[in-house]
This record gives sequence, C-alpha cells and structure tokens, in this order.
Amino acid sequence: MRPWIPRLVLALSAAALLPSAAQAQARTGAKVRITAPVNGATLHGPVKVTLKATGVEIVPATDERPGTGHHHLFVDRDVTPVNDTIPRGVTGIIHLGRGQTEFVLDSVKPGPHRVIAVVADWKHVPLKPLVVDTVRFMVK
Ligand SMILES: [Cu+2]
Repeated sequence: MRPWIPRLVLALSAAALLPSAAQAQARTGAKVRITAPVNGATLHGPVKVTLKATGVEIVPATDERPGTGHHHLFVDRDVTPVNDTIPRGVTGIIHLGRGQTEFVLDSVKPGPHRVIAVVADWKHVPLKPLVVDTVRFMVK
C-alpha cells in the first residue's frame, strides 16, 4: 500500500552498512592548512613546515581507522594521481607517517619553492574530497 516505505528503509540501511572514511570525511569537511611558512614569505633555510588539520584525526600510518590520516608534503613537485598510493622513496615526497605535524626542510636551496600538503589514509591514498593546501615561499 505504501511502497515508498520499504525503499526508504532499504536506502537508509544501505547507507548505514557502508560507512567509509570518505563519507565520514565529507560530513566533517576535513581541511589542512600549512601554518608555516606563510604563503609568499621570504626566509632563510632550513625551513620548518608546520601543519594544522581539522575534521580529520592525524595519526600514525599504522593506525587503520576511518576518519584518520597522516600528512604528506610535495616539495617542488606536483601531487601524484589522487586515486593512487603516494609513493615512498621519491625525491620531494615526504610521508609524515608517524603522525607528525611538522617537518624541517633542511636542504632547501635559495630561490622560489612550493610545498603542497596532502592528507592521506593509512594506505597512503589521498582522502576524498582532497584535503590539501599549498604555500609558495622564497629562500634567500
Ligand atoms: Cu603516507
């Protein structure tokens, strides 16, 4: 008599059965901000990069829980494909896999630089929607 009820119930149960990091994150609107260096700054090396995330818990990469992630820095290089695992052992890609929220770039050369911060899950795949921030700065 009221065919919409079973359909609604089915939809609700399906949603309840499929919790995912992506859904949890979409609800909370996770964000990351590079708090230092300030975008456009001119400074001397070494350069300490500090990060602040909201709406996602920053944890070690060994912590396999939805709603969590760890920071990655792309230094003077583009972000790798967003559905792929962020590779290790690649120049300019830094995993803060112990849950750190800062990292010192101790060998930056004088000149312009760009750092992109990306939060990824324990599989090192960027969270969706992307949790990303970029700063550009000049090293004297
Ligand atoms: Cu990683």
